[in-house]
Amino acid sequence: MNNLLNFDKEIAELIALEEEREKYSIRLIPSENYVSKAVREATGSILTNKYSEGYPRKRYYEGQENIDLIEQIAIDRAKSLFGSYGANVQALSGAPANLGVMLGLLKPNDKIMGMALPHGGHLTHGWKVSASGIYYDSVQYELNPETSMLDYDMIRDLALKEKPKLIIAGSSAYPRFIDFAKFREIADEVGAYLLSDMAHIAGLVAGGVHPSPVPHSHVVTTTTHKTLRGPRGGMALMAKGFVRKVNKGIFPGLQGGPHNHTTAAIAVALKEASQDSFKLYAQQIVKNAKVLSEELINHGFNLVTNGTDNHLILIDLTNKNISGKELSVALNKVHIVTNANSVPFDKRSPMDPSGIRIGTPAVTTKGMKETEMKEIAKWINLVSQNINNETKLTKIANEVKDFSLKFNLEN
Ligand code: DSN
Repeated sequence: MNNLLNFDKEIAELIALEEEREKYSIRLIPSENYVSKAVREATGSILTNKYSEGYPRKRYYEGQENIDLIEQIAIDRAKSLFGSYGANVQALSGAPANLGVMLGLLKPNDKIMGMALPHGGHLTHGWKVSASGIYYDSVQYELNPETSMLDYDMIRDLALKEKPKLIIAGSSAYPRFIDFAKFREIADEVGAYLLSDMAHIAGLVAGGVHPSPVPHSHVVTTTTHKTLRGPRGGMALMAKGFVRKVNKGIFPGLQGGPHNHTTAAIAVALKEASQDSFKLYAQQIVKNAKVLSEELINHGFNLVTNGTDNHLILIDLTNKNISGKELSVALNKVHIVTNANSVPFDKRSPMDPSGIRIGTPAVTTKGMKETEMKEIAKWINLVSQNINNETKLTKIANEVKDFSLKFNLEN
């Protein structure tokens, strides 16, 4: 980045420092990853120079001969990878994708029903402080208090009582499979649309290790940068009869011109995700998560639902007498990067909750396997036992740095 270094040393140096941090850290935030150099090249390309309001072959500005082809390739690859009837690759991220779909399918104040944020749902699934909870009449389903699992009878009862126009399946902190077919049955029974948000699991769905929401949903949304390992962006996949409505919701309903450099990078990421090597990657994410959760249980940690089916683990620290914030801050000091997270039915505040959320997409991209998961569990345990022991934390930090730097990203 010589041009940047020459013109703006301050920013160039901070980017270099972040690159170093990402190299020597063990990055366990389950929504983060490392993209390939090919994805980065497309993201950093001159496509950022072009405005393209509209959709391929129906634009408001001229000069779209290359952009139309790029966007159409991204659309076709999304449809082919996930088996959907239609695809929109313009949503700027997951939150705009969800809001764009709502704008396309609903009227203001229509009733929507999604999973409560403290139970693992997402802000944009109707939580009151987000546009989805402000402009729509939102009711929220919760997890079963005994099992902390989705309880389809409870969800059905709430749907029958509330009669929402839209039901949202999907979460950002749920470690188990989601039964999208069951959600569709419930949606059909009450005459609701089913929107499945697969942001966290899109890469697992592409890799065939999580059941796909696509055959069961009217619309599926996703970000493109989590397990799918693309640039920061969003997509919507539509069933027959929903393409025009959703396209209209995203543009002109919510957004202006798409980010063409991101669209190109999404196309590249979708090509990567259709390779056999990506299937192995998705399988290894889940294998790693399962070993990491078993090891944590062996170290005396309580996991929400006692394990995982996917890439994500939610640790309930109540029995350890430390808070999620305390542990995540201490782990960051040793370069193990996680996030504090509420656990279902949490009695603590969201700013200092009872849990931490971890996941294996990024470490798996780095090439770490089952053996490394055992080391990571050991360090998480050691840090939890030495939370105020700066000497011990410094020693662990050095070990983590050396360990992580041994795993070089291939591309
Ligand atoms: N911020 C994302 C996550 O970490 O899960 C959700 O949008």
